[in-house]
Amino acid sequence: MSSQIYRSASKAVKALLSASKSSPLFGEGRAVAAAAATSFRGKVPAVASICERADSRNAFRGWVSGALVLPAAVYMLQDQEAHAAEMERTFIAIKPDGVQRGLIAEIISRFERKGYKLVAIKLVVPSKEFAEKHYHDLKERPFFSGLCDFLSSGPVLAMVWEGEGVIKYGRKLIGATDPQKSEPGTIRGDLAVVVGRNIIHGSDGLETAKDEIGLWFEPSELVNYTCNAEKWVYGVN
Ligand code: DAT
Ligand code: MG
Repeated sequence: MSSQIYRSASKAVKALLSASKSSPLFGEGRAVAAAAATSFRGKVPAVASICERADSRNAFRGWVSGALVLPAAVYMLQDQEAHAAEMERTFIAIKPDGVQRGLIAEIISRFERKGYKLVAIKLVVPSKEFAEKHYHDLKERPFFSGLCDFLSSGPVLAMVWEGEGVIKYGRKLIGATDPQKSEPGTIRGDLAVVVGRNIIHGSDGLETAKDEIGLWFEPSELVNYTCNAEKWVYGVN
């Protein structure tokens, strides 16, 4: 789980800080790197290896490992730790019309470019029974059977995206249910025309997101990892 990585990161931050305090010039990269490496125990090797690499280049030793790399690494790790608790996940699916129209890359890129993190993805053809489970809250609606026929008519790209506010903002990226009412700039506004072929599904709340992720994915299919870009996507000044 990512919290474990953040705990490791936190330990390393503390090790880095104490190593840097005991080092008068804050420039002895080797001691600091050793402290960090011990604390990470191989789980998050990036900072330790950066320090070691910097240390091996004598010309840059004082500058790169001490003055530049270390404070930046400490700063970023602290940011990540502070942020870990605020992450949420949502279920996003590209329906058979979006897949058949070749819109997978276009849609994924909008979530990616925003700064959200993909943590699960698979292409499946759901059965009608499965589609009925997914849309169970709409079973009284006149279009329910047709909707479930449609969802089970071909491949669906099922995904889980993670990020701060991703449930609500994911719905903003998607746009209104009826593409005639979706704003330009949204996925449905730009890429769809009618409500029956609105190309994408997104969870509409915290509970729904939890239920839908549980319906479409096994826990083992959700990948916990730290994305390098996160330290640039998140931060408080
Ligand atoms: P959303 O997909 O924006 O969450 P929803 O949950 O109300 O919207 O409905 C699920 C899907 O059902 C929607 O994406 C398209 C279809 N649908 C909704 N309203 C419809 C209608 N009036 N006629 C036909 N299909 C409809
Ligand atoms: Mg809905």
